[in-house]
Amino acid sequence: MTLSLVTAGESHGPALVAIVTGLPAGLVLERDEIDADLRRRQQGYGRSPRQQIEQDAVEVLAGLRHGRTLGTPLALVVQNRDHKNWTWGMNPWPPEGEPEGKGTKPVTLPRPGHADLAGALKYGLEDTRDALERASARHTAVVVAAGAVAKALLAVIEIEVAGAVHDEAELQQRIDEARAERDTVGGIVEVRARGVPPGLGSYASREDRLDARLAGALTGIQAVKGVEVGTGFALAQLRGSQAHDEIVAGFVRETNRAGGIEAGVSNGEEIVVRAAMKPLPTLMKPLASVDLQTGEPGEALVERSDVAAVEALAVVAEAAVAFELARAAREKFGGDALGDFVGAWRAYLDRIPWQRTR
Ligand code: EPS
Repeated sequence: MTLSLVTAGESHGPALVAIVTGLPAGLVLERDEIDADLRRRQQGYGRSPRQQIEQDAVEVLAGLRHGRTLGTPLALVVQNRDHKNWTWGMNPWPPEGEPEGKGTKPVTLPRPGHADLAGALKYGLEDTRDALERASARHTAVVVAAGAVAKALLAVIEIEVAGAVHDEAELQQRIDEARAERDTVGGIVEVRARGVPPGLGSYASREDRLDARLAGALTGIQAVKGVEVGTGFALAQLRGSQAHDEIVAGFVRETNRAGGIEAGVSNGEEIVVRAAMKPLPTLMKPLASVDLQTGEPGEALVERSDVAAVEALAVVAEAAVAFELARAAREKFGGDALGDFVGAWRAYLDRIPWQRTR
């Protein structure tokens, strides 16, 4: 038994879609909790005026009845309110009538750092909008909706996941300065998961390793270029005697440099992971580029965009980590009905001599 997530949707297309499979039947979902996470994602400082157009709210098309999961695929939708300004430019079908609204002219000057050039070359595109619309971080709205569902499942087995901006003193000032200079900034976020029992993930194969899976989940988010588990890169400078977390009575640790994962398996301590986000690639003061049509040098595409999205990343990273932990928990505890899943978790905790401390 495992969880899976498939998403679809372009930034200015009609809507974003997520399908989650592998949920047990009987899980209670609260619409307000999902919508609260969608709002949190939209609230960060430094976003584009797009966030005033969107008022993200989840719609459920399948897999839920009277607020309880059916154990069948759960289909979630978040509408793009901005689509009304792109009905010609982003029409799924050949549009009728004269071009009007946004997205009517082909984009041929790829932005360094965005998907434009790689997408155009890979898929043979003449208009890089065909790439950038899907590569847009708008897509993270449905990742957050799916993450809220995963958090509801984890809450049943007493696991809590929380993301926050990591040590970004004067973030607003950095953003204001960058905006004034028509530039962008990135940042670092941290996600912590409390209550994760030992034994999620496995050292058996690369695909099973929880650290590899969390790193994949985080680098799967737009603009993430680095991931650290626990003390991460700094561990490389320490001696073994300083680096490892000694085991004390109750099979717990007084330090947590490993970030709650050893050999690809959760060890019962808090899981701590960080993700580094590059500065966003749409610059109001554009970088050099080359026109895909003419081969002539030019300046990269300039269009409405964010100065920073690091606060949004904290919410998206929380969702991505929650989903991956929920997937690992489904693999470990299984069950078609929620009670089976919870029963297997309880039986496992009864078997192992681990004292939850955090
Ligand atoms: C994005 C560009 C901006 C962001 C968008 C991601 O969109 P627009 O071009 O419509 O202003 O606001 O993120 C969202 C819309 C969102 O909801 O997070 C990009 O190029 O990746």
